[in-house]
Amino acid sequence: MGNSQTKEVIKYVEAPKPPPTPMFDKPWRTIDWGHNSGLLEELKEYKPEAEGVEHLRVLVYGPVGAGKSSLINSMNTALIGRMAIPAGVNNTQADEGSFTLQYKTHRIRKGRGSSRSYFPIVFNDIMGLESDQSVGVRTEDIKLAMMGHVKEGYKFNQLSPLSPSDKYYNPNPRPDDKVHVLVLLLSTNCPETNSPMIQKMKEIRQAARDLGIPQIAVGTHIDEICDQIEKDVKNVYMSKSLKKKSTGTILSGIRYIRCRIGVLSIR
Ligand SMILES: Nc1nc2c(ncn2[C@@H]2O[C@H](COP(=O)(O)OP(=O)(O)OP(=O)(O)O)[C@@H](O)[C@H]2O)c(=O)[nH]1
Ligand SMILES: [Mg+2]
Repeated sequence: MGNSQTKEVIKYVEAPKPPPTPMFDKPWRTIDWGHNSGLLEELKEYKPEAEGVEHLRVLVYGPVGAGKSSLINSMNTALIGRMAIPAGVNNTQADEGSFTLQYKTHRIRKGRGSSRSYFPIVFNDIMGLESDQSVGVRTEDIKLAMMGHVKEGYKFNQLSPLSPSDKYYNPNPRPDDKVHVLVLLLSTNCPETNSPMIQKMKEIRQAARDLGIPQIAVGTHIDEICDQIEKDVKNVYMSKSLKKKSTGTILSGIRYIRCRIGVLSIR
């Protein structure tokens, strides 16, 4: 009798389950992490083919705080160049709308020393998008920027778009003034799901499509949603939480980067 009771107790004691691992055994998207130096050399030597185009102009847009200015600064580190004036990054916790207020082109100087040659790719930083109609950069202004009508230094007016009578309106854009690649940045930590914001992004994407501008969407702040990515960004496509966060949302299918404090991890 005593013996059979002991047996029963042993039968029902289960070993505690190990905690679920934060990572998959295999990446859910394959990525080649090598050949960076080859890419860098290719980029240094790259020459746009179109007539009158000295450099490719990349316009980075997205919601406030997504990391647009940080990405532009981090490209500097990634390309091992030098940027005359870094893009201003919002390093406060304050939620006071977009930190970037002006239209600004960032060029990256090749190498160090007295060389005045620049990478054949420039980045344009702009004010962030907000869901409210009367706040943040206006979609009309992003369209004007894509067409090359916005002059350097224009301070965005949240209440009205740049008018052709404004001194910052460029009536005759050269091929170099136009945007050649449009990059949408979204924070993985707080993807925008509200419809006014989605509507704004849709309008911009459609305008870019009609202008024949290629588009890329990139997710930032990935380190904030997964400790393993924080430890090593190469874990990005192994992370269960990132996969869960992006599946079935606006983030699905996009590329991810981590850019923070001047460090860019990108492929
Ligand atoms: N953890 C983390 N922080 C990031 C990342 N990218 C940007 N940040 C931080 O997010 C904050 C906002 O970054 P900004 O580059 O100013 O963002 P922005 O899109 O230019 O914002 P606005 O100009 O205000 O529209 C800064 O504190 C950055 O350091 C990232 O990939 N990971
Ligand atoms: Mg900014």
